[in-house]
Amino acid sequence: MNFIGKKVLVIGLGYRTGVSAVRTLCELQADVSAADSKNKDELSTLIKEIEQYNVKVFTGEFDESILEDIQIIILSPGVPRYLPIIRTALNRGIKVIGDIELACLIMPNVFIGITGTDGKSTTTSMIGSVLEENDMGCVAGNIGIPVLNLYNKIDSQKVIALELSSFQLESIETFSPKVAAFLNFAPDHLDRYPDLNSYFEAKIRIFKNLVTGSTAVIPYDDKRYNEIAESINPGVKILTFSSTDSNADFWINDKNLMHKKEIIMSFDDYNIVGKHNYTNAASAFAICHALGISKEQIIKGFSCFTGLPHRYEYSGEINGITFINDSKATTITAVATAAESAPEESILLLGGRDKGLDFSILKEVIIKKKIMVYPFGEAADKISDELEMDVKKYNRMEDAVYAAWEAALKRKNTGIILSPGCTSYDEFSSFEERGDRFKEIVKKIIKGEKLAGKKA
Ligand code: UMA
Repeated sequence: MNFIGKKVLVIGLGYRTGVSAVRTLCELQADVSAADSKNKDELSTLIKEIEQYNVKVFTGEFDESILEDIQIIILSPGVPRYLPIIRTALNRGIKVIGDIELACLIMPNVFIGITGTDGKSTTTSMIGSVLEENDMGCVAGNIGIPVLNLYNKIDSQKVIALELSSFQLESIETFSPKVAAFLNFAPDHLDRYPDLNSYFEAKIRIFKNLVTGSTAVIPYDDKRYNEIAESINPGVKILTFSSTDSNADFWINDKNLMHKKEIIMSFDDYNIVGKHNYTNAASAFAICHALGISKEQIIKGFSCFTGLPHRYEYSGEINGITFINDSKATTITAVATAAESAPEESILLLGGRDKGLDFSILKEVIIKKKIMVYPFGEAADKISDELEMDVKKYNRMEDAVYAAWEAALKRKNTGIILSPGCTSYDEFSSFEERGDRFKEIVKKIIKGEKLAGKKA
């Protein structure tokens, strides 16, 4: 598609998607402007980043005048399509697409798409290990690397594995990956969608444009298996994976990854820990297999996989108390998985900005594992109400961590787990910043204890 002279508006300047879109569109010689509902001061760093392009930036509340003469809008994933400005644009016939659609219009690469509620970053990174170790490609997307950062920087023969959020899938039109995977489905983002089904509908858009010759990878034992399978065009090959079921193409038998009846690998030999990661590995294997990568090449990539920060990340240990940073856990299912893996009698730090999720679902695992909860942030009241726990609430994550630490020392708790079940935006700019802050505090705690020990 030719963008020369096209009037394109980027909405949501964001430090990742928006900036990458402005840069790319300027390289394509489009006539670019940008808009963001934050004020000029809040956006000063971002505006500086794109200063060299002389792009007009509209700040503050969106006004219809920003749409004047605009032919295409590139929407950042964090900006909802239900905003009045987007509705007006659509009514005027303006094309509204996201960075993923723009990438597929201008980049010749083969794409893989990976979506699902939980585990998509880990699965994408496993695939990334395989692609990188075999010099075949790399990862991008919701994992934190905007795909447009790769424009004109990656060989056209390379494969790009994209982690895709429902927000990004809302704004695709023709995007058609060679392999599309839907890993699992659980409640999430109910602050953005009117109901669970709308979230599901956004996610299955990943299969919308698949053509004969491409492959869909889907979870054999998911409750919504039939709905997922029905959304796939005839002619598209289907590969299934499962955490238990031997009827799936790829499945888990104890600590082994199976392809039908053949043992492919034993997880004891790899840096892949926890049952949920075995299932992620099964889907990653299926995706690589669908791309035509050999078993040996896939295994070579898996051998180099080292896990990801902020996903049940060991962050230190002192006085018999283990600290785990699971800041990426922003869904209830992800928290439940962390709680299942946590040592018994741990303290769970839950909190941040609520996404409309139901915390009461966690009661069962909390009781079973004798876990104590320290709620913090905007969602603290909701969490204690839904868990029916009369516990002290903390304004900031930091206060909850220190309080948990003092309590753990007295009561001899075994672990302190940050697995918040909320977004970080009430206190931090991202889950990464929240996780890094947690690790900093843990370092201080460990350092302080060592000093205290010496003095004693
Ligand atoms: N904005 C407005 N008006 C609005 C809403 C937002 O102007 O009504 C502006 C904000 O002021 C801000 C910009 O939009 O300046 C933010 O854009 P963004 O939220 O899309 O931020 P990016 O930095 O571009 O990050 C996005 C993804 N963020 C979201 O989907 C919320 C990142 O996923 C992704 O890594 C990145 O693009 C690169 O592809 C993060 C995420 O939280 C990790 N994703 C959700 C999740 O995983 O659950 C979906």
